[in-house]
Amino acid sequence: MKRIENVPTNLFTGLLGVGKTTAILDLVGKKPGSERWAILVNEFGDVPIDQAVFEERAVDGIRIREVAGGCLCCTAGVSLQVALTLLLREADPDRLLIEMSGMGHPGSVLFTLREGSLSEAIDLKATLCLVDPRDVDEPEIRDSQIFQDQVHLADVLVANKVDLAEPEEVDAFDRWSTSLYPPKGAVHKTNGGEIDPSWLDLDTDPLRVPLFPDLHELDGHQHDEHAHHDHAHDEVEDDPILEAGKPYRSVNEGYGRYACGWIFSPQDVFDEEELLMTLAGDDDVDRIKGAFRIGGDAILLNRTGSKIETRRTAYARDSRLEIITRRADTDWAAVERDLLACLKQ
Ligand SMILES: Nc1nc2c(ncn2[C@@H]2O[C@H](COP(=O)(O)OP(=O)(O)OP(=O)(O)O)[C@@H](O)[C@H]2O)c(=O)[nH]1
Ligand SMILES: [Mg+2]
Repeated sequence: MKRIENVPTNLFTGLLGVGKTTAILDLVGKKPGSERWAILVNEFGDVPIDQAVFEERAVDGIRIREVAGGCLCCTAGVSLQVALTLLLREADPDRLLIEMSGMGHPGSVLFTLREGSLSEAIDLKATLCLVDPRDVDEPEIRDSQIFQDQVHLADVLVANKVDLAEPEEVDAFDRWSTSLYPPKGAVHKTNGGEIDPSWLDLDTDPLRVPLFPDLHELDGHQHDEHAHHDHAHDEVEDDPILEAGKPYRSVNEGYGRYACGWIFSPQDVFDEEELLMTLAGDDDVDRIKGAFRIGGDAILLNRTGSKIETRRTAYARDSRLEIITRRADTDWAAVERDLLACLKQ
C-alpha cells in the first residue's frame, strides 16, 4: 500500500454558521483540475447536513468524510484518527481540509494532528478561523472561551459576512484583530467565504497553545478518554428505515447547546411556505440547516440567528434537518409534530 506522507492540511474553525462550509465550497470551486482533495467535516448534530451540501457540489477529485454527533475535540483521539486514516487511504489526496464544528475546540485536534500517529501523513499548514465581524462587538460572544480559543489558535483570521456588518463594526473588527497577541500571520475580510487558495499554504505556528485547554469540562464532566463526553448523543443509524410521515429522530447535547436531527422518508414532501414559517419561529434557536423535498424540487435551508436562506439543491435523497438551540427543555416531539404539519397531503 502506498505510504501517505506530508499531505498539506488546514483546519477551518469558527462559530456556528459563520461560513466555514461556504468557504470550503468556494475553495473546491478553485481546485486545480488535476488535484485530489479530501474534506473531513465535523458537525455538532447527529444528522449530517454539510456532507450533503458538499456531495451536491462534489467535483471530480473530491472525497468527503463526516464525523457527526459531537465535536472533533472530544473525538480527537480515536475517532478522528480512524476517520482520517480511512479518508487519507481512500483519497490519497494532494490536500486535506478539515471543517470543525462551530462548538469545536481546536486545541486537542491540533495536538492530535501534530503529535498523533498521523503526524507523518499530515503536513499541518495554517489554521483559518472565520469570524463574523459583528460578533466582535458582542461581549457575550467575544468573551466566550470557545471563541477566544478559536481565535487564539488561528494563524489566519478571516472576517466573513462583511456585507452584513455596519462600517463601525468593521472598524471595531480591525482594531480588535490588530490588538491580538501574538499577532496573526494574516487577517483578511471577505464575503461569501471567498478564500484565496494561497492563504492555505501559510505556515502554522506550533507554539500556539490553547488559553482554555479544559474548556469542555465546563459542564462539570471529565474530559478524558474514559469519561470524555460532556455531551450525550444517540448514535445515528447508518441507513435508518424510513416510513412516510414517521421520520428518524436523533438528539444530541453538550456545551450548553441542545440539538435534534431528523431524516424524513423521500415520500414526504414539504410545503415550502409552511416550512419557512415554522422554522423562522423560535427565538432561542441558534442554527438550523436542512435539505427538503418540496415537490419536483428540493431546497437547502440555512438559518443563522434569525436569518433564513434557502436555495435550490440537487440533493433529493431524503429530507433532513438539524436544529441547535440553547433551550434545554425544547419539546422535540412537539417540534416534530409542527414539521409533520408542513407536509403536503
Ligand atoms: N450574507 C452573507 N451570508 C453568508 C456569507 N457567508 C456565508 N453565508 C451564509 O451563512 C449561512 C451559514 O453558512 P455555512 O457556510 O453553512 O456556515 P458554517 O460555518 O459551515 O456553519 P456550521 O457548519 O453549522 O457551523 C449560509 O446560509 C450561507 O449562505 C457572507 O459572507 N454573507
Ligand atoms: Mg458547516
